[in-house]
Amino acid sequence: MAMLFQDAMAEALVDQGVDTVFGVIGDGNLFVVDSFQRRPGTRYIGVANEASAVEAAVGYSHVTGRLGVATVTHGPGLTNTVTALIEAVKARVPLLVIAGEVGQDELWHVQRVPQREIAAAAGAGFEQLRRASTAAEDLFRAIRRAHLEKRPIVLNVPGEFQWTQTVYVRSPAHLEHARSRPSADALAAALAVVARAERPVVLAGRGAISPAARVAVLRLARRIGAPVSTTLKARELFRDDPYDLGICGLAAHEVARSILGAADCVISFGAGLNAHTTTGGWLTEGRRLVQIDDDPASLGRFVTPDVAVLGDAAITADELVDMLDEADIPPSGFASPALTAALAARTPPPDHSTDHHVDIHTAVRRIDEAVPADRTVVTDGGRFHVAAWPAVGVEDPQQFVQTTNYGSIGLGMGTALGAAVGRPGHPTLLITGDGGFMLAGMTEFNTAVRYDLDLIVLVLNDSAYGAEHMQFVRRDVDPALSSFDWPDFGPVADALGGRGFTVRSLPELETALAYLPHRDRPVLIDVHIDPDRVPGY
Ligand SMILES: Cc1ncc(C[n+]2csc(CCOP(=O)(O)OP(=O)(O)O)c2C)c(N)n1
Repeated sequence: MAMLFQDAMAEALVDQGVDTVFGVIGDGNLFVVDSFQRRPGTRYIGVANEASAVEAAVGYSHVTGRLGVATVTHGPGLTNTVTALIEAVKARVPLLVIAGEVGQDELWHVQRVPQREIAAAAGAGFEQLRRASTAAEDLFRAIRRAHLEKRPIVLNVPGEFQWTQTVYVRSPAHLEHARSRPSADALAAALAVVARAERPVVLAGRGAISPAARVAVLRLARRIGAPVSTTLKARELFRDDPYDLGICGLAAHEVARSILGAADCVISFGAGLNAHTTTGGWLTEGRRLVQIDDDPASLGRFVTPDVAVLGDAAITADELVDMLDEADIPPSGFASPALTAALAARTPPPDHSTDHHVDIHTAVRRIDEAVPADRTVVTDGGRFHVAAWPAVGVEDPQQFVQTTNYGSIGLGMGTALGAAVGRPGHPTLLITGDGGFMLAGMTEFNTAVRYDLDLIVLVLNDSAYGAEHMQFVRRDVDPALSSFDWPDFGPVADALGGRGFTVRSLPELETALAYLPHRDRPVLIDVHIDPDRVPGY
């Protein structure tokens, strides 16, 4: 069918099932975006900064399980995304990033930059849109790669194609992939280890969060008498199980740590087993390790398992249960009523709030209680994690997004925008430090206002780069470099069109929380905490 290039691009996006695009417009993409958002059932979310467009696409993909799509213009539009692109590469999120490109003949163009090399340096894939007439074909190839390679693919689109006439040729829709079945040899090797374990624990990561995997992995854990635990990214997968140790690694509580420490065998499903999960290798050292993953890139990447099984989590867990039954192997008894009792006996940390500061543990516990449980939770980077992660949970791992796969601060707000767009009807709670909020959060708070998103921002404000503050203090160096006299964020949030609260005491915190059921716009709660009373690592 004959049409303008921008209409062919829009048509191709819709044909590929894309209905939501995040972006910032410029010469290289404005007419493509315009044509896309005119189509029925589509949504374009214009954010303030290109980094946030990519972060929002990550948040959207994370909570929906769908492809995230962002668009930027050429040159600075693309270079502004680099940190966010690297985060998405490290988080292994399938994204399509449609970037404009300056014209071949525009040698003078100030925004000319080697876009292929920039994508490559970020670790993203790159596809060139070749001709106006190959729009659908090239878009299909980029989307296919994003899913297969689980990373962002930058589709370079010459801006000069806009307003040229072309012929639209439809491409097939995205291809589905079958779940992989483990080999008989790998299963037998796994069984040999599992059957001999006296104190096994079962660990699940993000590669095992499907409903089918949850049921099958839990069934295996019950069958062998193993307590269960998850990585941070798979948090709450086993939330109602009486032997659920919760998150392992940095955010593990003391009961979990003692049980994990006593284990003689770890059976891991879909977990990358990086140093955060294993607490620097502690979790796997001196124990037998069976690592199960359907992604060959994850097997043996950070640890050397005794047995590696390439296979789908649910299929593998089911097969192992059948084999254990057939061989009549008894359960271990490691998951005991005493463990359930120890888990139930855990008490919250004591409150140290004053007239000037709210205790961080109390702040996160009260937020956890006050924000509806069906929420999405997004966390920015900073040492506040240590208190926030264990305390503020979700109903399902897909509803939790942490943004520090690259160790950057300031990626939370953009991610929260996309998560909020992806889960309408559920509040999105962003937990951030004051440093991360000032780095990149403030401008996009207004984007949440513009799009009327149900966003609640908790700023855990120690008036400092806390992660740096504690290092200065520990070494007896004046921490002034890491201390900040920010403006009160409550009135700033009001000025940006939301509703802000400045909180320095428990009664002020309760006033802010009491507003939440009546909120009709994005809310920001700026809770002042004592920089010298924050747990860290
Ligand atoms: C983009 C980026 N710049 C700088 C850093 C170094 N850094 C790590 S944590 C941190 C402080 C963050 O402060 P805040 O957001 O207030 O959280 P807190 O540590 O106080 O809880 C900084 C500056 C980083 N990780 N990423």
